[in-house]
Amino acid sequence: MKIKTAIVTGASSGIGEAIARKLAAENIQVVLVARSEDKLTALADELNAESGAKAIAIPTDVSNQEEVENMVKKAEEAFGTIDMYVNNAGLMLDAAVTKGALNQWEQMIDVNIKGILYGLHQVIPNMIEQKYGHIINISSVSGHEVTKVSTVYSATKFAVRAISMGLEKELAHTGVKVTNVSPGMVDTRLIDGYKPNRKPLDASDIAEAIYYAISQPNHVNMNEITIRPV
Ligand code: NJP
Repeated sequence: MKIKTAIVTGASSGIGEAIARKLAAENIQVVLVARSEDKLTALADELNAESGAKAIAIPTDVSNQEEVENMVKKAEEAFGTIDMYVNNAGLMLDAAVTKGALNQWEQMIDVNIKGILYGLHQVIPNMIEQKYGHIINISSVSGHEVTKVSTVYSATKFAVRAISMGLEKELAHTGVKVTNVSPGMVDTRLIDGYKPNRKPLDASDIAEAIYYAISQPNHVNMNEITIRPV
């Protein structure tokens, strides 16, 4: 089976935008999800003009369960079944516990953890029923390691990896695959203000790795990908 339709969250910039571009270039229909309607619409227009695949924009705050539910319903109305769900929307804010930025911790927990669970809750039942689908969860190398400034962000990304690990076991024998992706530094607005000690990856590097994972034969489930710059 081949992926025909994908929902990509956080598609208005950075890694999500690169994933949407790659999938559309490979003739996969894409549902573009984020809060910035203008950016999503401009990207959908561009992809519809340039690629053979159809793209639609559905502005959504992934930390709002009702909005996620409505978004998936609209996506299914537009494209029928959803084969792939890319949980990419995420925030990296002030994360040291000693800095006490409670509001920013709440936002990271709501978007990076709850946002992922709301999407999974919405698409997995249909994927199980159709015996086919691919979940991509974007964690981080911060989901493997913790620094003194990454505590809360890392906690959310460890949680993403835990969700991927549990889900892979829950979905064994269903035909639905799960891939957890842990990027190192990638050149997006997320790292504005950081001084990388290596040249960051391009967002397209992550998109290529994801396309490799979804291009494997049906019996192969590529569960974990970690990508760092050289
Ligand atoms: O960042 P950025 P990246 N509801 O800021 C969206 C992980 N990662 O591409 O809503 C819906 O360009 C936001 O859209 P908008 C990282 O943790 C990165 O680098 O319009 N969408 C935008 O499209 C994250 O999980 C690096 O503002 C919401 C997107 O999320 C993923 O990669 C390293 C939203 C963020 O795009 C993509 O981040 C690493 C909401 N409530 C992991 N809130 C790295 N760049 O170095 C935000 O290890 N968005």
